[in-house]
Amino acid sequence: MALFRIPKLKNGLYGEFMCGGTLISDQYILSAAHCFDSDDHRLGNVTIILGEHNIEERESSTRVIRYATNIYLNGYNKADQSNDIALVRLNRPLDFNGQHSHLQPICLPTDDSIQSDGNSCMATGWGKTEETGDGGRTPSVLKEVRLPIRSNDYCRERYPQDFRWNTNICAGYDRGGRDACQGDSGGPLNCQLNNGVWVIEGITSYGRGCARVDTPGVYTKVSAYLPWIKYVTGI
Ligand code: 4AZ
Repeated sequence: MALFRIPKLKNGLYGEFMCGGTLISDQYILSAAHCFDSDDHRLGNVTIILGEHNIEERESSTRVIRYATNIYLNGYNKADQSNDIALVRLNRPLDFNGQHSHLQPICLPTDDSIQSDGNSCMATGWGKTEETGDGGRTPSVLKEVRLPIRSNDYCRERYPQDFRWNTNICAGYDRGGRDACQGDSGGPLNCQLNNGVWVIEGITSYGRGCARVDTPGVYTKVSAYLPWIKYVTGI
């Protein structure tokens, strides 16, 4: 996973925590468009951290990318949160044979790997571990949570205004208790295929609160954007 921070404002070694992202090649990070929506969060202001685990400690695996980057959006609509997808291009490719050999990109889904109702996937991030209260702060160590993908009908019922059948998926339990939360945005919802390969099926986008009963989290459906990703990245 990648991690975006705003340097020199407050908190943490490398600045204020902002959003997650996922490496999909030696030069591109997949994240959410809403992460780059405000003036503070323009890419020029953002530090990219790769190979991170504990955000409170200096670790030998951590690589801080400060050189300039480009960002690509694809019709993000703030009003209904649709097309919440961003590609961040590193100016220089990472060296997977050298100083970045401990990093690895995730596979993209193929058109026919689309996850259906009931499949269980993993959301990861440094987001809050509770909506409010003591857990309502950012954990120091990367967390993961297993979540079932829900049917489009269920998702649409829960988010009748915003959920888009073709370009969103939603995941979560009827009983709540497990979810992505604030700060997990931009990070992945990864699913394991029958052949064992993990693919990034979703990008954490939004939700009503966190881990509430009958209130799934909403993710951007990566497979819907494969032609755009190919066009931008050439992969
Ligand atoms: C957020 O604010 C956020 N429960 C992300 C995911 C969810 C809620 C909030 C899903 O970044």
